[in-house]
Amino acid sequence: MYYNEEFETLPRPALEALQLKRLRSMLERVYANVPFYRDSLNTAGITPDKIKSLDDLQRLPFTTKQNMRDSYPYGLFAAPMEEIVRIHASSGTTGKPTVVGYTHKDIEIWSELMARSFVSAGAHKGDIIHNAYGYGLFTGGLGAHYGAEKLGASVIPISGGNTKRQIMIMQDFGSTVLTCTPSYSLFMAEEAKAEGVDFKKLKLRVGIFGAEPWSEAMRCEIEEKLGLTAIDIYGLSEIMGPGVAIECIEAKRGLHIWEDHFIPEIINPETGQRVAEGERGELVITTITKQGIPLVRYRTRDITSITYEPCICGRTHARITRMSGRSDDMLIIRGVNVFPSQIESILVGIEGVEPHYLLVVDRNENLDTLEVQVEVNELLFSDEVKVLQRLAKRIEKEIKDMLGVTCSAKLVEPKTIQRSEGKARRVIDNRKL
Ligand code: DLL
Repeated sequence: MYYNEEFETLPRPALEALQLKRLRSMLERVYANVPFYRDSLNTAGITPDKIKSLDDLQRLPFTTKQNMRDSYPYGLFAAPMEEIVRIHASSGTTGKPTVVGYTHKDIEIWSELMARSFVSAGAHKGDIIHNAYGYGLFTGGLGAHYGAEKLGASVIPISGGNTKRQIMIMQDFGSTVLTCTPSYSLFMAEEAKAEGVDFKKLKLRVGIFGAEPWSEAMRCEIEEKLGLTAIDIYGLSEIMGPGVAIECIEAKRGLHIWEDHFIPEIINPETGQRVAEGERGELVITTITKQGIPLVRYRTRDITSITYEPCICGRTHARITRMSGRSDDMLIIRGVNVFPSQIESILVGIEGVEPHYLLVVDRNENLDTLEVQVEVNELLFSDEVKVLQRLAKRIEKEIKDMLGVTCSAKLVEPKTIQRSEGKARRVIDNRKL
């Protein structure tokens, strides 16, 4: 099932021809309208007319989050303010947010790409979409909302928070699709259980989860606890919002990135050079149809790999693998690179352990230390101390064996690690203080 069969299944030569055409016209537009790009292209000694092939994209300079911050709030906009109909922003960890603007056409395209994403996840007209992504400056709520309406589904704009009420509404309104962060979905399941509601008896068929890294093991856990098919959706506000890439329900192997609107590249974050197909690296995206704030070779900091192999669903758009995290979230602990999602995979695979965890990194006499705080289930928590000690040892050993890092596992009482209604906080790195 497709939303826009023609474009979703465009043969690659036609898709690439379209990309080149759109790339060139986008470059002409930013060169004419955005001083930052005119300067950076001039410095690189390249003008839009010199771009003759998709390979030439590599000759263009990257754009970074810092560039966006430096031109706060509207400096990178390529359309006049009279044409901007919506403004979003991402919160970021420090200082000012990153601001993005959309023209009518941008909103139309975003809605279509979200509608495509819904269909790719197995949703359709007639579905009741319970949209628990936050509404506001965050792109999750409104992005999914407009896509759901475009699709012709019924959308419940519940936003995040007030979990008990969410559960009542899902039950009473007969929601069939759930959209929220993966961590919030688990929180909902937990609350439902406490309320005596069996999540599996709800009408939910599909969950479309994203906005934060999660692991394959977490997917199994969610599918098990919520009784639905869990689909991974990716996006970032700088590029558009949710719906830049999504898994297809047919394969659930990699996220199709909508290549008629975005050109993806995977680079080595150190050298900036492209890596081979299938190799991990940082995702760089060039938007080729955006009007409000087009971005040339934007460094997402997200780590993934790409494949152009055909997919059983028939879509011809390349697939990126599940994000292992952001390069700036990668922890280097005594020289070993560790992504929180790797630890998550290990924890979720251990019986008695709940998928709620926090990694606390510190530096003690020049040595990095990692404490893995993880909740155990009620049953186990009331067990003998010896049993708990054995479990802690097992977690420490598995993490050491699989990732090569020494840690101490701290088992904590059920429901003590802070829950999130949006993006979960998984790491506290005290070394930076
Ligand atoms: O999180 C947009 C979004 C909303 C995506 C709803 C999916 C669903 P930002 O707040 O700008 O936008 O954060 C973007 O979140 O660079 C990734 O690091 C991370 N991220 C988003 N989706 C995924 C995912 C929205 N599926 C940042 N897996 C991105 C891993 C993700 N990380």
